[in-house]
Amino acid sequence: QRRWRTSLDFNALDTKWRQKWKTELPPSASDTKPRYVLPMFPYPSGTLHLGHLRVYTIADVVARYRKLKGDEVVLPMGWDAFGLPAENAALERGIPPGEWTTSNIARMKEQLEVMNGSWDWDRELTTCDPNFYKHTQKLFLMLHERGLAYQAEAEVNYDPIDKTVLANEQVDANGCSWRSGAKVEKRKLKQWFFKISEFQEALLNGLDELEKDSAWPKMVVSQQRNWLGKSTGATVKFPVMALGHSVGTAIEVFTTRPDTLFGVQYIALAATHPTVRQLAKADPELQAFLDTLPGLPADSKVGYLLPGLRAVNPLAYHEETPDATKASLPVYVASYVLGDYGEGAVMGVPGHDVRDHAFWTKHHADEPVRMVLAASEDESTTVMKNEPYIGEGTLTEHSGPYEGKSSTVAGEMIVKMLEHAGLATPVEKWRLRDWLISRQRYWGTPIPIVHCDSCGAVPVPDEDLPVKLPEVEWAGGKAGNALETSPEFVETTCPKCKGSAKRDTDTMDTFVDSSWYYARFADPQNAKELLSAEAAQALPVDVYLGGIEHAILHLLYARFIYKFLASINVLPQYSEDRVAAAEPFQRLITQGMVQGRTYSDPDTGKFLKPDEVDLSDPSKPTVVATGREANMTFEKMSKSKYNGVDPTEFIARYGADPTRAHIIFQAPVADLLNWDEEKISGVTRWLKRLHDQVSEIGEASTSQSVKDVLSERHSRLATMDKEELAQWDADSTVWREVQKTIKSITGTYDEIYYINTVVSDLMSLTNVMAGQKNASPVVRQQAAVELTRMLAPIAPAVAEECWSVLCPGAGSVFTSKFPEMDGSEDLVQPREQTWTVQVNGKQRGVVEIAPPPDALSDEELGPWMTEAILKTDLGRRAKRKGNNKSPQPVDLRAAK
Ligand code: ANZ
Ligand code: ZN
Repeated sequence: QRRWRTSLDFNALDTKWRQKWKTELPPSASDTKPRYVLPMFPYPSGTLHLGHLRVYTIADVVARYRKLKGDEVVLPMGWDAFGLPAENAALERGIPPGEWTTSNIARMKEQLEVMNGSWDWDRELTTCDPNFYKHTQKLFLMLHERGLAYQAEAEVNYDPIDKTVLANEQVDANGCSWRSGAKVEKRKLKQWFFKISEFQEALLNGLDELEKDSAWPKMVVSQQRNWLGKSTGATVKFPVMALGHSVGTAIEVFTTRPDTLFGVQYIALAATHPTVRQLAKADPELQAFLDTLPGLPADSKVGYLLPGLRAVNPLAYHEETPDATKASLPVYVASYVLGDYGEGAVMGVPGHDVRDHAFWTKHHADEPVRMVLAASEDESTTVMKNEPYIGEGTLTEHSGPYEGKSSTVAGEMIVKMLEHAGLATPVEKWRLRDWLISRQRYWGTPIPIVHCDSCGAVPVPDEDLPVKLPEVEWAGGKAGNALETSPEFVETTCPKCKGSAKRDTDTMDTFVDSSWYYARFADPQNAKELLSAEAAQALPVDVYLGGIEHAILHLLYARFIYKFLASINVLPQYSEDRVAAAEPFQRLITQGMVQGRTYSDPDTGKFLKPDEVDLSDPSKPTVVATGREANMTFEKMSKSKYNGVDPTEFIARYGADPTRAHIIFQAPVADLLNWDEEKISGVTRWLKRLHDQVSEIGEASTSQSVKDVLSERHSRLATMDKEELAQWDADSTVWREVQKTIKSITGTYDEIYYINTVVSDLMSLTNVMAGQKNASPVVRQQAAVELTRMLAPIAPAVAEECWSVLCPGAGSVFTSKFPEMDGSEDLVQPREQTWTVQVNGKQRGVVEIAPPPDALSDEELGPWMTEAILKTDLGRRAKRKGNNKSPQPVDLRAAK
């Protein structure tokens, strides 16, 4: 009966240590830049889900590890609290969005507490708090002052029944309003934009650094690059012949492939193209067609042939151009042509572009597709093809005088020639659009602009910030922008001329809030400025953690605003020439999704509710209604699949530390995590065993260094008796494992993506220690001390409890240091190993030799073993019998 076998109550430990951390852990401090660890802040939807718990656990593990490594650590938490769901909830329940949000935050904050997170609650911020959005408004004005916030017309979704503008999320797949069911219209309204394009070069160049050493995932870097979409090409003029209407003399298109110009077979215009708008006035059929476009899928190949309009290939004027290229071209309105890209017009090349090919073969099924270039010179080019050839290559005879030239050369020559004739201009194009930040919604940061009939758009003066959201009656509330219908908000005086004026009633996209919140965390209480120059030194974020769903927009906007702040010296650590290098997130860690165990009916495919599936035999779940075996899969957790797991309930059942260890252990950070509740028993048992061992060991004496003790004994190895040798072997085995574990775990914690192996390494160490009860007290004690410190980032309460047993009175384990290797590796090499020796295929006996040095390569190992064995008695005998040949006890197979 071992008295130290305790039954560990994890929940009691959590509570005990969380209480102590609050009162007894001084905030870390250092002179250098703090280590800034930041998980993406949550939207306060009401409850934390397991995906949250996963990323917050990883972030907390990283932060606690850095703290143990001696860094000052910043690990803040806040709330991305503006946005549509709160407004929808308000409309549905008649309670103010702020109230809904505040109660959600309270609930989620509790959840964040029980996970044993070491959050800097002092830095907590909420984006819907006027103390925060005052500065979001200031940020807007700083952009406005420099011409980087401007108003322009843009298309919005308009609900004709509710008479309001809708967010994209409020329009369903059929293009109807979520509330009224009305068919949504596109309307042009004046909207606010941020001129992100001003920073496009810097945003592109900054990616080079982020790509190095995989500081950011490769995938994310390339998605950012594609979104910026820098391409070079040309605008080309196609003269038009119009019968019966005046539509100008030419249509301009943007193309990145002037080398395909001989293959143009039609022109396609966007619905918003000026020519189309003009023609639609006199053509009801065209107008009717345009009305069907909103809500069509992006890849739709719907088109409308404009009657009486033909275009001419600019190459038609060249004598040597083949007749086919000289023929006039039909002009379409096509749904796949974007109104706000390039010229809003495309030269259709069915032979060499996928979308053009699909469009052409739909509308001209039995006309040939013209191929004007091929992969290689001698490839035959049949005219009719089922697939376009989209690569670059060599131009064929269908490209007339350019036959035999490469795409690059021909493209340049063609543009140059047309440029001379005034028919083309070379251009650089970016896919990136300026950022439309206006939202016609209530629950967002009000735009701090006043519209005055005589002065125009006037910025609200700093001293009048924040422009606060008005109180609004929500009971029986109607859809739309409650700001517009609030006279107390709208009616105001002009800051310039003091005449009567109206406030802008748009609010900002919530991505504006999240584009700078990480900077505010450095100085969250500053009432005067976004952040002080001094506080800015805490930036950039060292490790940013979050989901891959933010790979594009959020990160791009945050990078833009960071560069902007750097460019106006709000972040003084970046000199003017380093704006491109100013990046807010040094490392980006993207975590994988958490999936839940999901049961479905094999006959109907329907997801089964918990009471519809019989789990009495866990290996064979059955459908209660039919008795048939249910299908079991892992899928993204969602209410409709009845596969969700509540983190708080889970923690209440198993304890925070086992839950954390389970999350970390189950999968590498970036991988999918299939949530399997039963598997937690493994880590729970391990933590108990570990705690049992520590309890058995008791208080550790720290007066001796293990290395000194081992070193002294090592010098006496030759004179030791059997018993002493046995203890030496146990000691060296344990200490060797401790050193090995320190080495591998330190690397893993630094690297982050594979911290799952920290748990398995610590499990191995625990097992080795348990298997070496012979080891001397000092070694066992120090091994337990090091194990406890290595465990602390993952299971902080269990580690504190162990620490209090091992080092009573030494304070928190987090005021100690993460272990470092003590240079004893050579000392604790295994003394001898037993090998079975074969000579010429026959087993000849057993030898004891020290193990080969780790540094030996596989090729070196054989000769080294031969040498070593020859030095043993058995080896010498074998050599003597060996016909006096050179020593040949070859074919040595080791077997322990
Ligand atoms: C003819 C052509 C032939 C094209 C070919 C491509 C391949 P990136 O590279 O993304 O910038 N395009 C131009 N304006 C467009 C618009 N408003 N809406 C939809 N597509 C548009 O794309 C440039 C290419 O996209 C252009 O080059 C044009 O098609 C098309 F074998 O011109 B290309
Ligand atoms: Zn005025």
